[in-house]
Amino acid sequence: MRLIETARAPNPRRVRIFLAEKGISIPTEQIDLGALEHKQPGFAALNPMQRVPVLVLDDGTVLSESVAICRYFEELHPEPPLMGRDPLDKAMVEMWQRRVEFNLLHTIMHAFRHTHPAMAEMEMPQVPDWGRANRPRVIESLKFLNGELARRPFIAGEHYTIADITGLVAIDFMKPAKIERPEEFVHVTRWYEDVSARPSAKA
Ligand SMILES: N[C@@H](CCC(=O)N[C@@H](CS)C(=O)NCC(=O)O)C(=O)O
Repeated sequence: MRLIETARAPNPRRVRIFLAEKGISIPTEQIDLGALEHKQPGFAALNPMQRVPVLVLDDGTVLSESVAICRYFEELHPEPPLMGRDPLDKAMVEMWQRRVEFNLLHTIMHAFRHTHPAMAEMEMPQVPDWGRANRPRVIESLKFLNGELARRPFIAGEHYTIADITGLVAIDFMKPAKIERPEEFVHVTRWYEDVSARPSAKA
């Protein structure tokens, strides 16, 4: 098995943190998105979506989409559970993971991808107005999250889960996207400091 990824890209980092939390180590292979290696025929044949991360199993099966890769490892290595502990908790984790992915990570990514000159070849058409339109949406998402985190330690409840991983990766990606995290969101700050202090955050 091998994980094809890119060290500085946010989605592969979600998988790396997930694996670190599980204590799983697998061989990795880097590809250079800046050099558009993911558009080359060899990689595009592996993943027609032309995105990282990609997990290649020993029998040649290819799995992409960060959450699907995490799901595979969750089923193989259930401890510690990162995608819920019982039917309701699993649904809660999925709800929060999707909310954080769509409303926070994606808005930050749109802000970055549609304005940064280095993304012009990857994000076609690049629409700077759409990038700028997403900046206030990021702040709205953080405001919402702040209200939720006032009531519980982690995004989906009492335990650290994949929703926290997506949230952490999203907030760290605000730096390259050049979006300031407002200081008034004290519950987000408390949670962010907690999840950033976990050894897995270095992954
Ligand atoms: N939905 C995919 C998104 C993967 C994705 O967008 N990966 C980025 C790196 S973070 C990528 O490969 N970008 C290349 C491109 O946009 O051409 C997932 O969750 O894995």
